[in-house]
Amino acid sequence: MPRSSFRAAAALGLAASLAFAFTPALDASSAPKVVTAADLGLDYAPKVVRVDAPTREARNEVAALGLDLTEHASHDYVEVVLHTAADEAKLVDAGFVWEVEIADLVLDESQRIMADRAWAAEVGVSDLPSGRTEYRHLEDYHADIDHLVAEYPTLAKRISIGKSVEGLDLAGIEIGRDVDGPEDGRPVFLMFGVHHAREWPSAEMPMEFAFDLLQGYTDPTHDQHERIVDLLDRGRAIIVPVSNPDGFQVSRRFAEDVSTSSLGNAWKRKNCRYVTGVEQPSGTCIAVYSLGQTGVGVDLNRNYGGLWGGPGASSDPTSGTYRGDAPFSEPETQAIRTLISTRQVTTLITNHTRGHLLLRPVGVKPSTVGPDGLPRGFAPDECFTREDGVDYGLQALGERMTAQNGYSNQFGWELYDTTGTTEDYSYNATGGYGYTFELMPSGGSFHPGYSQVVKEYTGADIKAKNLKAVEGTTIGQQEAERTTSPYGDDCEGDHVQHTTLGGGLRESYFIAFENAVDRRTHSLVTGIAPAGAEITVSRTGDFPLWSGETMTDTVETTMVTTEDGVFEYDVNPSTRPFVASRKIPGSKGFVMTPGEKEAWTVTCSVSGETRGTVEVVVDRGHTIDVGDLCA
Ligand code: 0X9
Ligand code: ZN
Repeated sequence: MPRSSFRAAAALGLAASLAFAFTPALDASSAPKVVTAADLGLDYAPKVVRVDAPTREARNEVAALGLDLTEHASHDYVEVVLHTAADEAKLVDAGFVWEVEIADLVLDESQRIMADRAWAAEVGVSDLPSGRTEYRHLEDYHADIDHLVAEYPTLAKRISIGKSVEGLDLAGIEIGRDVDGPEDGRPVFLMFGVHHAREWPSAEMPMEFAFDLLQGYTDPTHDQHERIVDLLDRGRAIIVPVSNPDGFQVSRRFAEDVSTSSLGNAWKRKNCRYVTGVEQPSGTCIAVYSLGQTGVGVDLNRNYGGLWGGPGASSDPTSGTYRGDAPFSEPETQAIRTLISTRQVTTLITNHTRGHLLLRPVGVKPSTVGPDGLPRGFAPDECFTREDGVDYGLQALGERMTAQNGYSNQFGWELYDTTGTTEDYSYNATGGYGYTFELMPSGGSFHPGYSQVVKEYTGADIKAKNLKAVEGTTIGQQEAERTTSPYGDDCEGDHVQHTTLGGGLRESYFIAFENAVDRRTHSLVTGIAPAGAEITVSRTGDFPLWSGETMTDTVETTMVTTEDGVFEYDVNPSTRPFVASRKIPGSKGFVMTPGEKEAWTVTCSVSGETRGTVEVVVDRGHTIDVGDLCA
């Protein structure tokens, strides 16, 4: 990776003028020291344990105890954070046995802080695009976004998608050629981080990708220069690094202050909701939050509308997976819903930690009977054979991404069931491909030493291993694959050869962005319109909640034509995936249940006056021409 202007400046000792990219100076009172739970006067040391659970049923049973699961689980165990003696008693009473992984999270965190500071002092500038050496605070994210926008004004703009429960800005960065120009029909690659407060690397990684894109576009010596110019010409990236700013602040700030008894709050997961529907003054959460109050908040990753209220989400407000009072009850998930409903997001990644996993829909085991009395089935786009005969479904794209970092490419439900998660909602509602990355190695902290962030992003930890990979390895031949696809190893189409292997997380992100702009995996609406015409595509449909009730959802997006003549609008398929078909487990893998097609309503208006409207059905990989709609 070439030296960025940021990194070069740091190396020249100009860090002061670019302080936003680096760690704030430490004062003497925050000097790191080893602290244990006992030092803080705690009777019970919060810990991480590995609970024996050899079946999915057993893992779902652990989840149903309302304990704080880490998502790190495998075929025979599930990992849990025990915050209090009462948590431990729940496990004992239910008859589970476990091994202790981290005996004292307070001690573990204080050691991490010390090690990180020593490492930062030693390396000075890291190999990340920003050169950072320490986890960002919330202010650092905002400052980085502002400085990137100042540095690259034609390519980047700050967006605010809404506000948190405590009124903090849900800030993001939108990146693309001529970013301030009107929406011009290009598709969006969308990434989130930190839905869960304690999962700090999940915000670092997408933020670094923003640096990479911007440096790469402008610097001809950047290793991905041409590729990035192409991507930012054909699409836009939107990155919202911190989706849960209230919770993140609690987690990040407390972890810094080892002199208080609040260090354990570094493991806060949920948002800062106390009372539904009430906006809380800024700082409320951090002021009243203290060890043992882990029950506060809604799990944002159970609050989305996709099958809200189903398995793997709790109705108990003290549970780690509390789903909230209603779907989208939280301003954070509402804001994300609005974003996804008003842009054509063709590929989405929501980042979490930890476990070296790439998870794809669906969230509950396909044989699980849903509210309509039918098994939920598999994602209809699990396999998708393009017109050129090549498979480019969710599984294949996942394999291309995981070939970069050796992660396991698998279904969300293979760990345990979840409902109300980000990509289950977004894929259901829009048909845009959606994945959850569980970053960072399994075991250890949610935010391990920062050097690990660097290695995972750049691929330094995987390169040596992958160099051994045989040239010409094809999809379907990876060791890391753990999925139990209903299609066996093969989808109908031919496999793509990996063009890259072992490129690290950044390469996975590039592959996802490439999918977002690849017209063979979404749809296209074309037509004729004068310059300045507004082309709107919209679709309203219902999606099911687990109760059997439905929720009405509208996607409506608009582009403005820039030139007289032909326009091209990159959109998701008009029919939503689970309406288009259901792939239900049967004796021979699966049975297809084709559904009715849905249409986009396409409207042209000029100077506020509607000139024409047409209903069009367009499938994935297809183009529909609406002709002279504005005539
Ligand atoms: O449980 C979660 O919300 C996620 N794991 S975490 O440890 N980061 O909390 C994973 C959800 C995975 N399932 C789907 N997205 N379907
Ligand atoms: Zn998470």
